[in-house]
Amino acid sequence: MQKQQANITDKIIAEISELLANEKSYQHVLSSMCTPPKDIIRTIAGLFAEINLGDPGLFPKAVEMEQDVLAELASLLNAPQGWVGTITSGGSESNLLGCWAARHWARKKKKIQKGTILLPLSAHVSFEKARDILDVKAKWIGLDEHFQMDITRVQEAITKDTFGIVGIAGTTGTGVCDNIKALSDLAEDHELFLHVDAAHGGTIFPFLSELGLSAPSFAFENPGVKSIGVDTHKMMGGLIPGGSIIFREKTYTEAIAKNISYLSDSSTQQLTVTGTRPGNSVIASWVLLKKLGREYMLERVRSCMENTAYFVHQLEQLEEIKLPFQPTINIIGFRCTSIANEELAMNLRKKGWALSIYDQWLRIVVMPHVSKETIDLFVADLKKSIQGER
Ligand code: 0PR
Repeated sequence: MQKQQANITDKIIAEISELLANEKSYQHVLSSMCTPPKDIIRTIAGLFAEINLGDPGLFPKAVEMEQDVLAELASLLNAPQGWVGTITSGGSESNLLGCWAARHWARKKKKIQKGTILLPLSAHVSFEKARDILDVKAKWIGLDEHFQMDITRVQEAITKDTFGIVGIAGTTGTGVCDNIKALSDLAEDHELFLHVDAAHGGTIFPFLSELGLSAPSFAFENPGVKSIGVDTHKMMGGLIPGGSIIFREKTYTEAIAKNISYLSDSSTQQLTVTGTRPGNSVIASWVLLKKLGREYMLERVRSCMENTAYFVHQLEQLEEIKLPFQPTINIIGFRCTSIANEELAMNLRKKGWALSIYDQWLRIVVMPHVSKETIDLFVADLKKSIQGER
C-alpha cells in the first residue's frame, strides 16, 4: 500500500516536472529579484506547510518565531523601542499597509480626508495599486541626475493637501536609494508621514559598510521615517511569499489592526491585508536570520556585489555598451549605441535570456544565482547580438 502510494507520488511529480520542463530555470534569468532557495529552505517549505499565522492561537510558537524574525529585521533598520510589525506577502502588501497607515494618520492628525502622497517616478507599481485601493491622490516627483527623488521638486510639491511621502531604498529600476535623510527632514518640517520602500534594498544596504562599500542612511535613524517595508523573498532568499513592514510605533497601526473574536486566541491582532498566512515562509526566514545569521547575509551581499562589479567590468569592455548609472547595489542598467533597447532585448530573449526593458536601458539584477560563468555566457551572447547575429 505504502509502495503504491510512493509510486503515485513519483508519477505525479514526474508529470508536473514534465509540464514545467520549459519554464525558465533561474540559470538564464537576469530579470528577477527572486532566486532559488537553499535546500534547507525547500525542506522547510514542505515540512511546515500547514502552519497558518492567520490563526495565531493554534500556532503560538510560530507566532513567537514571527516576532523573532521581525526583531532581526527591526534591528537591521535601527528601529527604536516600541516598534511593531508584521510579516506580509511581499513588497506590494507592505506598501499598501504603509500608505494605509499614512492615510489614517492624516485623517486623524491633520484632518485631511483625501489628500495627496508624493512618490518618486521610480516608485514600484504597487503604489499605483495602493492609491486606487485607498482612494487617495498621488503626485509623482521627477528624479535628479543621480536617479534620486528630486528634493527641490518634493519641497515645491508640498501643499496643505499633502499627507505623506514615499522614499525608495533600492529602486526596482536602478537600485538607487533616495535621499531619505532629506525626505525625513521635509517630513518633520511639514508634519508628513514618510514610508520607505526597502523591499529589495532593506537586506542589502545594512551590510555594505562592513564590506567597505558606501552605505546610505535609509532607516529609522531618520526621525521622519514612520514605516519601512523589507522583503524576505528577495535578497534574503526566503520562501515566496514573504515581506515585512515595521512601524516606528504602535499608534501608526490603529487603522490596520483588527481583532478577530472567533479565533482561538482573540487577543491577537491581525496587521495584514491577508488573513491566512504561510507559516513556512516565516520559519524559513527565522532559519536564515537566526540560525545562519549575519554571516550568511554578509556573504550573500558580498558575492552579489563582487559579481556586479565583474559584470560591469565585462560590459565596459564593449565599445557600443553604455551604462546610464554606476550600480550602487546589484542592479545594472545598460544600453547599446547601435541597437534599440527593445530589439536588443528581443534578440537576447531569443537566445534564452530573461532581462527587463526600461525606457532608457535594459536592467539586470545580479542575484545569487547569477554566477561569473553565467555572466561570461551572457556577455558572449551580447557581443554576438551587437555584431548583428540573430
Ligand atoms: N518595491 C520594490 C522596490 C520592488 O522592486 C518590488 C518588486 C516591490 C516593491 C513589490 O514586491 P512584491 O513583488 O513582493 O509585491 N520588484 C520586482 C519587480 O517588479 C518583483 C519581481 C520579482 C519581478 C521577480 C519579477 C520577478 O521575476 O521587478
